[in-house]
Amino acid sequence: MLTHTSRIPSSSDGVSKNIGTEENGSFFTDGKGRFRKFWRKAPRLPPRLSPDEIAARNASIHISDKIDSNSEWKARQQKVKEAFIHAWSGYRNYSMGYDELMPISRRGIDGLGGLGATIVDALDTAMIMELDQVVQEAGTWIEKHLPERIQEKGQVNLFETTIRVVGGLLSAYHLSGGEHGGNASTKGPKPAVYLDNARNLADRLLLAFTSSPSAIPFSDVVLRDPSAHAAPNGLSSTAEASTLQLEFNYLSSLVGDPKYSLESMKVLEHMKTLPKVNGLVPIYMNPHTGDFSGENIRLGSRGDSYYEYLIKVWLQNKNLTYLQDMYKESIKGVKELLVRKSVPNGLVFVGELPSGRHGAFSPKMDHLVCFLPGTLALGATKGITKEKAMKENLLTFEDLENLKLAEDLAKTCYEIYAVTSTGLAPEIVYFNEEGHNGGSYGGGNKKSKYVDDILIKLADHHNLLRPEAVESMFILFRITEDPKYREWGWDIFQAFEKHSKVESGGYTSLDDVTVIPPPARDKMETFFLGETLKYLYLLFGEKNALPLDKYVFNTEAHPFPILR
Ligand code: DMJ
Repeated sequence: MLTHTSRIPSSSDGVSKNIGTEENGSFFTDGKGRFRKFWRKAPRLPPRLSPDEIAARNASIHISDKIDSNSEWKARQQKVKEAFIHAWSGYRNYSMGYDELMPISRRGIDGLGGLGATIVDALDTAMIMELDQVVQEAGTWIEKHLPERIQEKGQVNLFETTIRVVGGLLSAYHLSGGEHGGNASTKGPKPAVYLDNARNLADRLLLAFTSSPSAIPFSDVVLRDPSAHAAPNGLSSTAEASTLQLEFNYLSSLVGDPKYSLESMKVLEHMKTLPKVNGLVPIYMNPHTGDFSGENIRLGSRGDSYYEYLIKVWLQNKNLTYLQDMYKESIKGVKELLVRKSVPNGLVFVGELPSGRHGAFSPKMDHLVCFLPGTLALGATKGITKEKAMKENLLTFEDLENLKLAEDLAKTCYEIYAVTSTGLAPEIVYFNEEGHNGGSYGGGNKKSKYVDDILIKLADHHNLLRPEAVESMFILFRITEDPKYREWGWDIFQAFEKHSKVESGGYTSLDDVTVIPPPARDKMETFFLGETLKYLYLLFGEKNALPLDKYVFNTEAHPFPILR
């Protein structure tokens, strides 16, 4: 039976503030490459209350509409928890120890190098959902098998392994009370097991930085050698090289060794010095020279989380002001060069410049770009509600403009789901800039107002259970408190339930979201448990759980406390 006794940090319980002791100061470099150290004091913890106790305290004598609607969202949150249990059961029954589940053929596959990626990616979601049995199963596997896997496995991708495995281990360490020196609130092994594995793995991953002749790390590491090398085309993705710093900074602060932070921050310090196009960057880098390679500019694959980490690494350490400057400049560039409106109905979208600033504009938008509404909202209010930020006069004109863009783009991200027969988004859409859709590129939902605005090419009809749209809905709900984001998230969740759920366990990627029934692709990506279901659960839950001004979520949805 799945039980739940633990709880997640909220803005009122002090856990989020207890982010370190004098033994584990945090380490960063500033923009000039200087090494800085921030000692943190262990604060006193207020008494802990269970969610039920808090609810009882706040309960009024009269049952209001608000309580009714809260209980409705609680029920929906419970549905997400059940979906997670279903996903985990499929994985555990048919593929325990493999990276991913193939839910139709009921077996496992090692698509990420064989470190049991689903287990580690899913673990903190199970902690947040208070699913002790899953925590126990995942934690026990990590304790028994991960050390050997780290020592013996072959090639892994630096970025994927950092965001999913190192990131998952670090947030599990935090959520299981590691910084308080004990197993405070969850089942499973001692928190130190998670930190030791993260460190052991990061020691090998560090070779990607140290063996590269430039500040840009190689993309691949061979764990058992250990050694590192460039990808077959000799290049590193810009997003991959610049999406490692939250994890390595947090690890350095936890273990009291600056080397992880120092190596990873060299990347951003170097990127600061490179020429850009209105703050925008090409999607490839050459680790041999440290320069950008080619001119292709986009916020979709290989470009996306560069922009996300500029602001998130600054939120993690506000002394790094050069990152906020780079972020602001890049968003200005997005608005000047990439944002347009579709015809006939004016959906705001972010396109691409495949041949650089002087080449043609492409109205193509990957689903991956749907991270941007959330990032823009976070960058505008720094995680507090819009109402509070307005009251305290904290928002500049630029912040308000970015928040408006975030809301417009979140609507577009919702409509690319609603335009299909299944209610699930395709991997890539194009926006109509000229007039008629031409019929053959429709998503299949004739009721959608946007059938002519959104074009879907045959090669892009698939859905990989990706999180970006619901991630932005979660962040925008927290910041604007507008209930429409919950409703949109609920629509998307129901579509996953209807079309992606596999009876025998797990959820599957789909080959074509425009037809019913949609053909299955037979793969459950780790981020469905690590991100998609976590963001939906948080979207429907208590507004003060893992508050966005006290936690920064890495690009794989693993929450790290913000260091002060
Ligand atoms: C995840 O691994 C991360 O969110 C990454 O930044 C982008 N791709 C997937 C999810 O779509």
